[in-house]
Amino acid sequence: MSIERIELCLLKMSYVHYFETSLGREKEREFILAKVFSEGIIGYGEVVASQAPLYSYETVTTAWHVLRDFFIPLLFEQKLEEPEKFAQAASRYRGHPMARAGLELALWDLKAKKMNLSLSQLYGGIYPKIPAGVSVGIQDSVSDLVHRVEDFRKQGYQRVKLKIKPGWDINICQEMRKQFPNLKLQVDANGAYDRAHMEHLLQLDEFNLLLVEQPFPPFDLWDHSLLQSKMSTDLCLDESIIGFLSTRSAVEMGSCRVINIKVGRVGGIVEARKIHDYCQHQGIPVWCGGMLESGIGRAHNLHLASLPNFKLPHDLSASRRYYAEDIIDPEITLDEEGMIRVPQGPGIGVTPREKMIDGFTLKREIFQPGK
Ligand code: OSB
Ligand code: MG
Repeated sequence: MSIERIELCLLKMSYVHYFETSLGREKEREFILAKVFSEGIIGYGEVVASQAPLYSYETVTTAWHVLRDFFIPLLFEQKLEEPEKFAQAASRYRGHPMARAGLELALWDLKAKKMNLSLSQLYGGIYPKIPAGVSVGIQDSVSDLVHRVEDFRKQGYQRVKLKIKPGWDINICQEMRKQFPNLKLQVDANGAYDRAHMEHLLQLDEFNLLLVEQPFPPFDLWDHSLLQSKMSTDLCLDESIIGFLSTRSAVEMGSCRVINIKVGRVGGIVEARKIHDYCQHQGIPVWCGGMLESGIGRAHNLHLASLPNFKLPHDLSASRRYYAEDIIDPEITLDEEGMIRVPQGPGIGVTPREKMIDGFTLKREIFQPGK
């Protein structure tokens, strides 16, 4: 009973439409798939680091390096197969949460498949389906944005998140409210502001937003707490929340009233559940963020989002929102109510399409114990 082989694949997939945030515009995505093999079963995980260190310092290259040189050797040397034991052992290394999360997710998938349970069942999830939200990037014009939002509404999305930055914020909220007065709406700045913008940001209180996500840079919990004390709209932190300790600091400082959980950003399911449970106890709702994942990462997110304190619509959309064809079967779709079913089969509950994965693969490396 141990892992016989680990495979890393670097994939590149194009988006159906560019995705622009305050950090820049991207047309395609590179990411790593981690596969763990044991007793004829394969567990799959996705490493959400991308080409450039924009959203976080990790990249596909740093993630490959720490997986190859640290996390994979650790797993083989200590014969780790239990995801919790891997998480515990891997905590001796600092940082690199996306790399460690990708491997931990593959171990969770393997474990659930061996137990013939879905990940949601294994985690203690309670929701059979979850509310889908869509994240809409910065567009070339306000009218392009209005058309895109209209289109997503027709597809059934329950809420819309708009990417904002200085100069693309108050104006687009005004236009949105003119066009869609009752839309569930929130905004995300990816840290594009600083404390000189406090008064400017307070204008966002006019638009009945569900929340304002990460106005200030990741390490600036203090300015978030100052803004939250003046702002009636709930602040939500994304980049600032890198694990349980930053969650507790943010909550105790009053830096936000809502938390976005991304399994890659916090370094795995063990840490994500610790944050989830703490927030539940503190009365802080959480929701599941996204990293434009392929179907494999997206399926993992659905299982996580089935836990009880995931209380707001998620950045979880259909496969087609980002990709012409997804690498899983069946693809992820919305129902008539704008909900997504949590897959029910063992593990991630969807089948990776290996031939298609091969087609998107730029590079592959195989690891075995003692080699
Ligand atoms: O800040 O939530 C973010 C995508 C990449 C990096 C950061 C973020 C995002 C998104 C898209 O907003 C979420 C998704 O639909 O996957
Ligand atoms: Mg965000």
